[in-house]
Amino acid sequence: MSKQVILTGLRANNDLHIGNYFGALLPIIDMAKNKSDEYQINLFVPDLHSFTTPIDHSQLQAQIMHNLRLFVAAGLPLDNSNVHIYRQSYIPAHSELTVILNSFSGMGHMNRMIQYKDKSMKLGDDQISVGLFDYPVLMAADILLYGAKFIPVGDDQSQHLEFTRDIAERMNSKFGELFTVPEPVAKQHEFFGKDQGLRIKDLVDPAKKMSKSDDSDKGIIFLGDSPEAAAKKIRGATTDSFGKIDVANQDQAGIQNLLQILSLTTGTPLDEVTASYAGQEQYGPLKTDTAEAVQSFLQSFQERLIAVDGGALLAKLEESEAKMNSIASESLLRVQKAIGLR
Ligand code: AQP
Repeated sequence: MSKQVILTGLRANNDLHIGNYFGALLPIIDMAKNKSDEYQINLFVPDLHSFTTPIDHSQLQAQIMHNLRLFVAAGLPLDNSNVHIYRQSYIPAHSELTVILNSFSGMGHMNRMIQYKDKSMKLGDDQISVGLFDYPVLMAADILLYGAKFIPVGDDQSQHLEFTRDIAERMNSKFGELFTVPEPVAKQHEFFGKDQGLRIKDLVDPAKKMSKSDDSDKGIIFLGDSPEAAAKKIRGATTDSFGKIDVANQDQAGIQNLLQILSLTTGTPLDEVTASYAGQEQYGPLKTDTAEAVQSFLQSFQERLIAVDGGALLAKLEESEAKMNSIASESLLRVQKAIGLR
């Protein structure tokens, strides 16, 4: 029997930040290291999704290759035949299935997509594209082509996963068993555990999550930031005026964010980190310790990045893309036959 598929993608619209790293990349790499006997692991660069919001296209190719190197520096094993790493646009079935699924996606449903509304609000009218609107359909194709069961989704992507399940179930009931339906959001949370809910907040505005497409980079720690500049961003992080670290205080989002970052970058459990700062009446020591931890995390990550073997990465990409092309083409053909195109 073929293995169940765990799948995740990270857009190449910018350098990745520590939220992407700890919230998305490390959990899937952990699965690739520890669960690849039981599951097939697909980690891909959704390069077609990368320009659903405006980007500098002269940088896209370099950014795609850079992000792939980041995956390896973060520990992705390249010598494992159950782990696949690929670029979405190198597998044309993603685009073709999207065009087909478009005609089975209701405007009413699409109009309710919160991420589309949130992202549109940040753009001028002339920058909101049909591609951004259609993002969930392309994402559905990304998932359904490989029959993926498990897809780590944060709150902002849950609606897209439900949308994918909805298309799959509707097409299955109309045309027979075409697609594997991914597990519902609650099961995804159960499967992926605590990392699923992890959200690193913006350092300047801790009410919102760190986001790589934000205009200003002051609140974001990018993996490519110079370690010293990153430490400076941490020292300048927005906190509050309560004057005492109270971990039960929901209004101390900035402090909680720093504790989280300190825990992740040092590999110390959050409750231990929290216990050692609780009750302190100065925020300076927490900021200094977090700044130092981030600085040394970035130093060692960037050393690993420089050491990535580009030749081995390219060889793995070619191998995975050939394999994924064959799986995806088979899925596409099944759909084409079912709907009467073949
Ligand atoms: N702040 C965050 N904390 C933890 N995890 C995060 N992710 C994103 N932000 C945080 C997770 O990283 C993956 C990246 O997915 P994406 O590239 O498709 O874009 P996204 O989810 O929209 O992430 P960003 O950083 O906010 O990018 P932009 O600004 O480009 O949209 C996902 O698994 C996400 O959950």
